[in-house]
Amino acid sequence: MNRTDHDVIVVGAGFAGLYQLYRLRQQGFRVKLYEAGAELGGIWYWNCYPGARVDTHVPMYEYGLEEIWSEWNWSERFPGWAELRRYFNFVDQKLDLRRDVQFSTRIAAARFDEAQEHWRIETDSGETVTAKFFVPCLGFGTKPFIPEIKGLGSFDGPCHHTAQWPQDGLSFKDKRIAVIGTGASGVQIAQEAAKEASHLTIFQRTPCLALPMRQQALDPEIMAEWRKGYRERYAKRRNSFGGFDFSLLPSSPGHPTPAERQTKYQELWDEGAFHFWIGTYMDVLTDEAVNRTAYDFWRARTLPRIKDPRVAALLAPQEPPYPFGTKRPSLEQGFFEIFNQDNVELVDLNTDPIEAITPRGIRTHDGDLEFDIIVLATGFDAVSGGLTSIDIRDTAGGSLKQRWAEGTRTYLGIATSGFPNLIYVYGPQSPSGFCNGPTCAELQGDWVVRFLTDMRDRGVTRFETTAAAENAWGRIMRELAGRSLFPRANSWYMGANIPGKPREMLNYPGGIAFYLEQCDAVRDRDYEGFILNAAAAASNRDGSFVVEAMMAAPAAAQ
Ligand code: NA7
Repeated sequence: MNRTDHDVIVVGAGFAGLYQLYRLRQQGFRVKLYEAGAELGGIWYWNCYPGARVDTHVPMYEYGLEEIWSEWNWSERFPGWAELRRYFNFVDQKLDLRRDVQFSTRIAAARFDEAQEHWRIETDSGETVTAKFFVPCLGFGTKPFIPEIKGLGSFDGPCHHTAQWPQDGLSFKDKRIAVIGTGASGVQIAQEAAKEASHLTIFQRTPCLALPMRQQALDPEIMAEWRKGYRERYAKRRNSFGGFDFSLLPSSPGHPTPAERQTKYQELWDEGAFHFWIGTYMDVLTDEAVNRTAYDFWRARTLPRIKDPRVAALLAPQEPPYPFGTKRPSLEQGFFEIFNQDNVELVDLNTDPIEAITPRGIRTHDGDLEFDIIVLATGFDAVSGGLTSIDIRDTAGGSLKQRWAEGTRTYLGIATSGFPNLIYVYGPQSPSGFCNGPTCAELQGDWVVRFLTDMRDRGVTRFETTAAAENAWGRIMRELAGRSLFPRANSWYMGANIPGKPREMLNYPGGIAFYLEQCDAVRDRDYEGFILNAAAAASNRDGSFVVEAMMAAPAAAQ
């Protein structure tokens, strides 16, 4: 007898997981969602450090569900973590989500039971549950990365990773603060610490080519006006590169002219948000000489904001530290000006590396520095780290972590061979880090919901992708990445921020629009690349057509 507790187990109560819960339930599935945090919100539960805020503008950073957006008012164009949590509670009130969520429960292991054709899933408290389909929705920043630094545990004061910040907060007032790392989290927390700390020391290894956020206060009147255009703005996401209401602009030899380019750069700069990054001409991200014009534009506007020439040369060096935009350029609000304050200092880790953490602070090559609080803004084992930290076993007993030890293998960025009935959302080799979370949660999420519904309605009790389909998808990833400058940076996009992690493009770099075309083509061809009920011959279902389709549309894929 086939006894299964749930139709679907979803993991993660962020945008993607909650969307799955809502939509799968609508389709009549019995769904249970497990969440490691004590509340809704995904990364907004964990990332509650001072200054934590989203750097995707609303209304792109929210659900495009009319029953939600028609009644919700934001107070800022880029909301902070506390408001985002309130938003999740509002979503819960409207969609009645919580009743199927089990909080404070981490999924530890999962194994497919061949005889029962279901997943047997273990929680960290020893509970075992079963489900037909297993749908982890872990986001790209689930597994914090803490570098191995000598003496790390020996510090006498509070020392926290930004994504493991105390839920009841930690005051910086009149404290000596160290911030290690200058990605999005480092920039945001440094901006806040600079306001209150008696002294703030920022340890930089690579400069962050941050862009002006251009925050805007919102009120119900502005929101009412904005809402008139929401449907149109949401519709644009589907045809964009990054899931926004704007997209990369076409470019071709001789177009735009240098003068047109400068005019456009200025417009994009003035818009704020990510316009200057993924609303720019396509060739900025594919042609090194062109890229340099964007870097020089950025530098020309950044340098005058920093008074000390030594600091300016470190934050905005003459030669780009990497092609502009190939590491995520976080949005800032006065970040460069904090270095003009007497209480803020920049340490260049390239010339003055950290040697150890000591009970009283940090020892660098140049000497001992004392601190009250150490902040590790050192990022994540991004995109794939969440999945590989669960002990998910394939049908032969091998773990997903082992399978991906030499490189990630997926089909469409949602499935892996040997792991039947497992679909992950916002995972590696999907648009993930190149697409904003709520957009991906809905657009990729809708595809997944339709897929699972089709499987159920057709009586498919076991689906699995093939090694050939993974190979085809891997070729697409390499082909697309090779056309861009992204592989040139040591970024988390490339897995290059984690020692020992294979260097590979982890995020589908063709844009969400093109990605969805690929996924829809797979569906139109009766889910080619998936073996359904182990009945179809693998030979004609290997998914290689998607490669041909990709080669036929190089312009769109650039
Ligand atoms: P990021 O963007 O990965 O930034 C991590 C930062 O930490 C970055 O500046 C790193 O320098 C630095 N880092 C990492 N390891 C070390 C060591 N060992 N020593 C010194 N400095 C180190 O993570 P964030 O949390 O800021 O942002 C992640 C994403 O979340 C972000 O893109 C948004 O999408 C939200 P590096 O550049 O590697 O030299």
